[in-house]
Amino acid sequence: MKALRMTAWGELPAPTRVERPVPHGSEVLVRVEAAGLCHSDLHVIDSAPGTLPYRLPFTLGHEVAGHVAALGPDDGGSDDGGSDDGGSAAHELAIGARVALYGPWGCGICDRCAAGRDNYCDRRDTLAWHGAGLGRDGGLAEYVLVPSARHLVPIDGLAADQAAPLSDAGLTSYHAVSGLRHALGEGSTAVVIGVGGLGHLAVQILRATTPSRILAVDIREEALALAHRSGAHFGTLLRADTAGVLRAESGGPGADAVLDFAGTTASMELATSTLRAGGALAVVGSGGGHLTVRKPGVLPQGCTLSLPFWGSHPELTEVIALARSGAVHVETERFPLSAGLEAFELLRRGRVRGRAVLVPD
Ligand code: FEH
Ligand code: ZN
Ligand code: ZN
Repeated sequence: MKALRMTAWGELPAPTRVERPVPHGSEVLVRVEAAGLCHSDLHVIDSAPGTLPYRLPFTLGHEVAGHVAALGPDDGGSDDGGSDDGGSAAHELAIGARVALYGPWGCGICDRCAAGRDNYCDRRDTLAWHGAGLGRDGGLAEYVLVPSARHLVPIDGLAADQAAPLSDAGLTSYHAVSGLRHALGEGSTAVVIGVGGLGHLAVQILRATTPSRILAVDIREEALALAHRSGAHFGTLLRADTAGVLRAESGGPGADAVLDFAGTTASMELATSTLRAGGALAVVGSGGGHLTVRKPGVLPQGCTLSLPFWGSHPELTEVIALARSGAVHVETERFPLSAGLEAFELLRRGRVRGRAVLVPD
């Protein structure tokens, strides 16, 4: 089968032919219908030897949807990290069932993994992988082998090029909003900094699940148009006085919640200048910026700061349900798997509208 594989650190992934995997034990073989590209893939590709615990070679792709092609013979048994009830979950899966992969694969043993919160696995630092396409073979291929049915979420009739981005971009945005829900009641204001592959989904999730007034900020006019299409009440290009503009739009006190999908020093400075006293800031983007937390300091009194990462299995089920209800729609740009390297180059240059999705050809 065709696969886009990491074969050497610091080099582009190589289009490769490998054997189609055969599921053993409680493993499940999924026929890939769509797989999204993520900036974290670029981070993996650009990583110097030894910075990630992953063993080469492996196939990229941690944002995957498709259908069950084969099931391993075992009704129980352990998956990649230890005992779990993959068997009962496997019973519920039939050949042909359409699924999204829950991308963070933890140890399978700790309390967090047992609760479907592999994104915060207690043993993450002991693992040589973080999930499909993250040290284990992923979905930039025709098939992907999943260690256990516990990593799969049914998508029923949802289109694969919608479901795949929901498993990472959608889930990450949904988890970030969930962590701020306490600040997003009636009369609240939410600011979204960065309206790209994740930010446009956060706007839709905020619109669908909170009463807050949504203010969007970006550096590109087309991103503000996407924010408007996604349901933002107000949008502004980033300028020197943007904090004042946002505070005015909030009615004066500032934003009750800010979601920073850039994560740069400049975006975090804008966030702290916009946040209301007692407000909540979630830094989602991995822009490598820094924020000094000091008291007294730049952060408003009583504010809370979170650094959310990906999301939980139950939350993936919830965001899939939102999409199936029509409340969330992913803007995607489709490419054939054979054009994967070109798609990565467009992603690197910031020239992808919404989320790039590869479809096996
Ligand atoms: C995955 C693995 C490591 C870092 C960041 C990520 C994100 O893309 C998950 O949403
Ligand atoms: Zn990702
Ligand atoms: Zn764990």
